[in-house]
Amino acid sequence: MREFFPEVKRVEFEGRQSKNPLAFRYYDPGQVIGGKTMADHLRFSMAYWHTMTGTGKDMFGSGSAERPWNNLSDPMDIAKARAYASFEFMEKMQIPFFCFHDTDLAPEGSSLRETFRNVDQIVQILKDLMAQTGKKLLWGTSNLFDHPRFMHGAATSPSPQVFAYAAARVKRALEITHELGGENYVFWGGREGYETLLNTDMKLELDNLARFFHMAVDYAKEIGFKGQFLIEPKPKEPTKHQYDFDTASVIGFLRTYGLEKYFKLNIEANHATLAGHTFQHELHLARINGMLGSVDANQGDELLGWDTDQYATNVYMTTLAMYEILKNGGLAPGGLNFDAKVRRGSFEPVDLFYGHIAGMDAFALGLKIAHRLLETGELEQFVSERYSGYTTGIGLKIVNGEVGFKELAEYALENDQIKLTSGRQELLETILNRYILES
Ligand code: XLS
Ligand code: CA
Ligand code: CA
Repeated sequence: MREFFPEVKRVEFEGRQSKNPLAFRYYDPGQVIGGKTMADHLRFSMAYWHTMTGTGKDMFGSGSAERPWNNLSDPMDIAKARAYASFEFMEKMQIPFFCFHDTDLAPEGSSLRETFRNVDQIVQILKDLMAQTGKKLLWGTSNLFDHPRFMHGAATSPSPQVFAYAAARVKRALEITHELGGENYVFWGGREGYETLLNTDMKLELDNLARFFHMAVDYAKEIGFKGQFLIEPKPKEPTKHQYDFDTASVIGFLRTYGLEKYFKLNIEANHATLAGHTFQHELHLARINGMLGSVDANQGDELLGWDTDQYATNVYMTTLAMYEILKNGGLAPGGLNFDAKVRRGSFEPVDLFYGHIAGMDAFALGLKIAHRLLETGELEQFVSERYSGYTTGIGLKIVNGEVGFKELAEYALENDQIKLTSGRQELLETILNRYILES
């Protein structure tokens, strides 16, 4: 079979002393940490769109990426070659999962029927390759934002024809995801949002979005798809105001429309930053609501106000992310999906390897540090001590619902000389740095 990345052999773990740029220094898939292998903790996934289909195109210029599978003239031949290349890449990178949009796999046809036929051909190739290699589908999704027909949204479009078209696409994407044994199905709200309220019926759009999700849940039941549904929040881009703004608004939306039993969240680091939150905040809030399902593992640039989708290299961030993920009891059936792209200037195929190595090592190291933090419990102990007032006396009565304003006012009148303790933020940050720097 044609080899697409002849310059790279399988990327292996060589340990932290290694200077080999095509080796892992921290990611050792079989290493057991807290009773589970690193591979099982991290469940890394390749994003088909950035890694295989992306070209490096941006607002100011055409594609710059050299991708050996693109040197063919027929778009379907390119799509087929790309499928083989993606499995060679996952094999060489030791990445067990992948994720895709329907349109990443094959070009859109001139009719919906032709689009389905194109995608089906590639799905059959993927199915064979999955059987041969044991690679798995973390999640599938449908791209309901690229084509001009989605200019006003998909499920939130003012046009019921677009709503129906989007339903047909999601129906098919669910069938494909099911056929390939996908463990989750993601909805990222593409153009589900608005530019101005001057032309928008927000109430109808939100109601329709919920109707669309209920239809997806019903259809999944009908075909026996048992995967986890996920919503991926993002506050802006492409629309000025995306309906799935952040974790808090998605949870509110799901509860309003009786969807909370069927959905969890897919949290992306860069989207958290765009919403003015830390990655840890979004993970934490989803976790304490029992809704942390999966992660798009990337990072943004703090100086830029848009979605740069960079490979995560910030160990401080990956440590705190893995801290939340460990406290969540892991992510399965979710995983860490590299929704990340190499910079436009990193145009050679080998750069795809450097990008993934950077991200995989940063999360592997974060996992090790977070595990030690939880093992010693230094941070957790501080927090439980800080709130220990709620485990006895008047605090316990508050928690147990045994007192109201009357009783609390009586208590306060007798206890108005209040003593507080320090929050010790700087000390805690020093402790965290100690764990990071000693690793
Ligand atoms: C875009 C999103 C998108 C989703 C999948 O910003 O990150 O790539 O993850 O549709
Ligand atoms: Ca994403
Ligand atoms: Ca993104």
